[in-house]
Amino acid sequence: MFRTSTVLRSCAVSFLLIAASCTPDTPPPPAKEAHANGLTISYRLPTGTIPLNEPFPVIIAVESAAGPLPATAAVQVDARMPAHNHGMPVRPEVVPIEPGLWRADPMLFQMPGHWQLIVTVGTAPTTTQVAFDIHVRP
Ligand SMILES: [Cu+2]
Repeated sequence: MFRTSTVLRSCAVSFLLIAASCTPDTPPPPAKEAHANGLTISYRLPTGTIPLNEPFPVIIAVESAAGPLPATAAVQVDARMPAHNHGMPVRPEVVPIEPGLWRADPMLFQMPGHWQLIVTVGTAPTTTQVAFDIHVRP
């Protein structure tokens, strides 16, 4: 009896350890962050990476010292290749998800190289723009 219950208990413990170490399967990459005009603006890639020449979404987070920015703030998302003087062939729709969070979709980087993800946040009377450098591999 003692032996059986010990075995059962150790199985339960190892199952819990496996479950804990497997969740989440693929941890999301750390957000990239910029600070300007008292705002903290960051982006995250829900898919983990940027696929070349395929649409992908990006999540934008905006906070001030008072907390997450309300969904009424005007957030625009664009991307450019500064060396080539062109942008994306698509115009992403930017939709508020919850206070402080927006989803821009679709993004599309049609060629490898140096891109800038440009986030513009309008909080009247100020407009804040930050650019994140992104290098897309061939
Ligand atoms: Cu280009």
